[in-house]
Amino acid sequence: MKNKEIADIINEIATMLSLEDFATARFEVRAYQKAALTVGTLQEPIEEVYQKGGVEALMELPGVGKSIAALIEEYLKTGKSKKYEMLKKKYPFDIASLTAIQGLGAKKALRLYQELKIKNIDDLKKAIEQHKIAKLEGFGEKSEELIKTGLGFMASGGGRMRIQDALPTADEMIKKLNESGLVEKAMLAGSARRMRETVGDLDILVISNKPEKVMDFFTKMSNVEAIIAKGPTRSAVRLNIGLNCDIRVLEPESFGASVQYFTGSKDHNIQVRTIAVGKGYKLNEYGLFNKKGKNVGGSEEESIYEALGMQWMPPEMREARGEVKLAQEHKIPKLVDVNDIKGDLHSHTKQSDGANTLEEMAEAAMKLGYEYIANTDHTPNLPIANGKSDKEFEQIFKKVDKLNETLKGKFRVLKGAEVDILKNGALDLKDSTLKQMDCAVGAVHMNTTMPKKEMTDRIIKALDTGLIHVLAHPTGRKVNERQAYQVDLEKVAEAAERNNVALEVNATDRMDINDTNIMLVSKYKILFAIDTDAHRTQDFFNIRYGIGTARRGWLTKDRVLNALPLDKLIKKLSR
Ligand code: DGT
Ligand code: CA
Ligand code: CA
Repeated sequence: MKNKEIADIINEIATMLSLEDFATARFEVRAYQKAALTVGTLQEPIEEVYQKGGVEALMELPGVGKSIAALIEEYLKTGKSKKYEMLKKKYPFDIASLTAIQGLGAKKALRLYQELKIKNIDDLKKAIEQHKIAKLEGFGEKSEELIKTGLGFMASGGGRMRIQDALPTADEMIKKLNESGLVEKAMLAGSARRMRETVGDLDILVISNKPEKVMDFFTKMSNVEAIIAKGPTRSAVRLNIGLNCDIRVLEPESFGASVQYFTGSKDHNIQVRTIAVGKGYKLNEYGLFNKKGKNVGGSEEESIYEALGMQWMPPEMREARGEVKLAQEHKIPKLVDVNDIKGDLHSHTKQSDGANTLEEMAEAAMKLGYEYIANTDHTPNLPIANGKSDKEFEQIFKKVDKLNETLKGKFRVLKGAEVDILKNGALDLKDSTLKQMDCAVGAVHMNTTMPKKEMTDRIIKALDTGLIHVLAHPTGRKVNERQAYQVDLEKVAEAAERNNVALEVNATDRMDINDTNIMLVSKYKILFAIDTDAHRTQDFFNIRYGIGTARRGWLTKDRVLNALPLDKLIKKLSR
């Protein structure tokens, strides 16, 4: 699948275009950014879209116009893009990696290149060590410090990839293996099965009586960039998305123990093994052995837990956070599932910075079997996201009413906005506008570097208006990219409880709030909204990542606002 590779190139073009000063550059930047998001989040391989329908099919993708479709075609055919190479000549530094650092934008990266010859992260580190950036005009101590923090944060990612960037490829590989005719079963284990927000590598497990053929097939897959190791039953490769992948062919008799072992986490395994030892067993990746050395594990993971007097639990729970004890007490909760979700309460359209119309978004949600979506376009504080004014929202509401009429109760678009929580905690739409909304989603976007108490007070003040239904991405973090702002989330949860505000589990690369924060605030009587923050129809599919995170935070269906059917939701939201 070339989706990520092509999305990265289009994105890099956008970043380089942002340095150009011809009149239409700004619009081009937006167009390329939009297209990159579309390609990067596409469900099917872009090469298949092209093979099936040519340039026309590419142009049907939201945000992909004629010239970008031509660029994709050129890249698929030649492995190159003339436009990209032309820009690269002009900006011959690693702009993608440099601008991925929090606190370092394209313009600053360009100046660092021009004045200090900084071409990549290594050069940047050296310049910081030598304190050269602080001395540059327009940078200063504070700027250098910010870049340094950003670099440190990136390094702490330690080469882990966001699950959103890894899982589509993993799915594709599992599918190909299962369709190869060579395997009885192929499945994903490791952190990806546990839906961790980042993965260090992928782990694939296979049952097959033709292991060597499986190794040949696997190492020749189109996703494979290089072979790291190849053996008769085990191999490791480097994938073209920049991630390693392990594969193991296992015996059917011990598949249960192997799946349990390789799903992890390691800390969970250590706890389970201790229980096994206490009961006179030996447990490892090859099986569950009794005192006579007989493997009693079987081919199912369930039988391993059962033999140890434990209840099976979803992989997302296996992080040694108390789930082992719950399993021994047979008290594993029934976690919320993708099928429980009845709608999405945070979505955008072309009206602000989305790529699809309101009608298209509604139709896509209907196709997923949803009963509703909230239309939550941006507000004036975000001109870069084309935020709408009070007056424009009045028009949008009329449009929503009209659309709902044509839908005749089969589906409902809820009136809303992603309303900015300003620096002083005020909301940037009039109360009279907000009061017309079924679902107002409050969010902090700007001025995020304030001290903890100020930020906490700011958000609480917004919640205390009683005009917000959902607090979007409550900590402002982005996985591998941006740290959370300073905020006392428990105090925010307390205010959310008092005001009947749901906290969002944002399923984009924000993954905000994350699993541990869900656990932290679960003790408050609040609901959670698992939302995709969709900016294009295909984004609704990202719900799986939000669900994964919610399950990692042990959420059950009754804690999820958008697991409510429409009538109950309306009641809950009404003030
Ligand atoms: P990752 O790849 O860093 O995102 O995390 P995992 O959990 O996928 O870890 P990985 O790929 O190193 O190993 C897969 C699983 O194998 C891991 O979750 C648990 C199991 N495992 C690996 N090493 C050990 C070990 O030393 N002891 C035990 N008990 N289990 C291990
Ligand atoms: Ca792994
Ligand atoms: Ca591994």
